[in-house]
Amino acid sequence: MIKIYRDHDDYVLQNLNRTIRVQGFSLDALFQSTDPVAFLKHFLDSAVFESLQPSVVSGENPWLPPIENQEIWAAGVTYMRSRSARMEESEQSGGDHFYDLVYDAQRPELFFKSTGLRARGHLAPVRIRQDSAWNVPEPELTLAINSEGHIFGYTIGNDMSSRSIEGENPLYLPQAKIYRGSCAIGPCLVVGNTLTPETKISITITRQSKVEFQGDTSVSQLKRSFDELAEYLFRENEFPCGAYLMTGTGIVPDAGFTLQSGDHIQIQIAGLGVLENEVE
Ligand code: DO4
Ligand code: MG
Repeated sequence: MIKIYRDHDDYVLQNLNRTIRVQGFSLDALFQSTDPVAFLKHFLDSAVFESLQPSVVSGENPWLPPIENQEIWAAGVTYMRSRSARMEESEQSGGDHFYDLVYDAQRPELFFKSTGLRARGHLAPVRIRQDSAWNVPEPELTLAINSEGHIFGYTIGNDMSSRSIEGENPLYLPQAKIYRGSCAIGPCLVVGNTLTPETKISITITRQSKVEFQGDTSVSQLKRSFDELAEYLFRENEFPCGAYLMTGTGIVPDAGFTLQSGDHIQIQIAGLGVLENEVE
């Protein structure tokens, strides 16, 4: 298993034995490789590197999102909890039936979320929209998919969302989902790790040092397979530099909860680390 961290000076790679800062590494090249694991091994064999203390990736350092020219897409209503929460929020507008339908439909809901330039990394601020009254983070296991459509790695994603805007009308989804500071991924890209159905996804939201919300789920609660989601994303589409795909949220706070400026969001996925962001 190799973890790839990105910062202003380039890339830091970590495996069981060593933590190194490498020169000449490119995520685009990794995502364009037909065999990313072999690509990484080959790169490491000839890499010019500087050895670092393992503690540099302890979680206290900010990291840029592990992305170059990949697009970030997201799947929706892939967990029962997302289906029921969305049906509740859109009942008044009459939009609830669509969430019910898509949960059971053969074709998944997939939507564009962010480019690399707009994404935020570990310890960077995320935002809530000023014209939105009801806002939540969405902790999502995120797939790294190479340009041929094969999943080769994972990271943690936060699909920040406006529930009031999406609830008003499902056609407002792009405005509820895509705005400045609405997407965070990181802290690193993990390659060569296998996730099991038991893999736990959890979130803690802290407000003024007090835990305001905590929730967890596991990959076993995801209704669709990773391969199915990746196949639909690449069907009739092309991603010359590969793509990230958020797999949907299985954790939605109850209706009384909305994010506030200053809230601290911590998303943990076993084997992938912790992604932390403060709400600006
Ligand atoms: O249907 C709207 C978006 C759903 C979503 O983002 C999720 O289920 O995670
Ligand atoms: Mg989502």
